Amino acid sequence: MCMLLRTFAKILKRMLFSFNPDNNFSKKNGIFGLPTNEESAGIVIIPVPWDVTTSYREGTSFAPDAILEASYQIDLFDSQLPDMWKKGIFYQPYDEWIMDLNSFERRKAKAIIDYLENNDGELPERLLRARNEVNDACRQMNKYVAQKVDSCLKAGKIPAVVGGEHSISLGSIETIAAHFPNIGILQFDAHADLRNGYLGFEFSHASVMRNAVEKVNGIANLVQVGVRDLCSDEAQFSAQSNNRIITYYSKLLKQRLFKGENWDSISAEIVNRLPQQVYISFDIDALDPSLCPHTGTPVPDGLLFGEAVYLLKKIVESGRQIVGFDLTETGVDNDNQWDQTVGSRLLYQLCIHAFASQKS
Ligand SMILES: [Mn+2]
Repeated sequence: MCMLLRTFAKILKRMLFSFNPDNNFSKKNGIFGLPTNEESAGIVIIPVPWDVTTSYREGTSFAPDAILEASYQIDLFDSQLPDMWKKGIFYQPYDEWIMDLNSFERRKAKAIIDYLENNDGELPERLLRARNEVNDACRQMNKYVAQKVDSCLKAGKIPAVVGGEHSISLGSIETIAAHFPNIGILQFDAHADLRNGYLGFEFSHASVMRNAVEKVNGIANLVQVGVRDLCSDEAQFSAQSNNRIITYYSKLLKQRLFKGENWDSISAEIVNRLPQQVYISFDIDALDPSLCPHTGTPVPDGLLFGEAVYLLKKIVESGRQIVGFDLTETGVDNDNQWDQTVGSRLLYQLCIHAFASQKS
């Protein structure tokens, strides 16, 4: 049986090398048109269709499917990293129950959010019960992500978790930190996500990094880039962290650029704050909303696509290693497929830079 599997993997690997990257539009192949199977892939994409705690606009649970669909439009050739796709990228299908659990719990969470937005005071008994159930479901989702990331790491592959809302990163970060103690997290985000619980949801998208730095062992530091929408408690939490959290506010980054500094030196400074091994948590709303108009909570004035990719390049140039990453909060544009187009291209850039950062 084992030998059969190995032969099968070899055939697929041969297919990958005989495959023409300039002619990769076939949807019979996997993500980005690559004919990769899980065994021969260097990166495994773990989709998590989850938007239970979304506080503004829902729909990011449909992003993994939309990103996959849009990914076939990508040309694999990259002028700076032309061959990295050869290391193989595999999109692992998600378990159906996680999508079902999401729709079921989303309805409850929505009722809670609607109540809190329109009433003063505590939740009625029925919604308090629902909130406990939502928190339990989020724990289940964290476990689901953690298990998927764990088996990916044990197989010697790089995990790439694709959301869904930003809360899906916690299970991934937990597992990464267990495998790579002293990990640094580079968070691209318009929001700090450092809230101490949000609307009573323990595992809210708005608390994901607070949960990570407070509850997960093995995190050396958290470096945030592009933050421009946060509450005073979050700003204080970051400021009083003894530099364990370093927040690069969007406004200050822009001011430095306006005053004549360049993105090359600023991104080198950001990268220098990170330890040797890096996990990237990319909330797409870090980008300018013209690049992600349907994301859950868009905020004007974000990073340009090229600025974000340049920062990835600086990580690779510094000799640091990207050991895993996630991409969250991509919205779905049903008319022009724009959000998922940008999302899939960003995912591709994350993949090839992660490959380029590996020592072997
Ligand atoms: Mn976020």
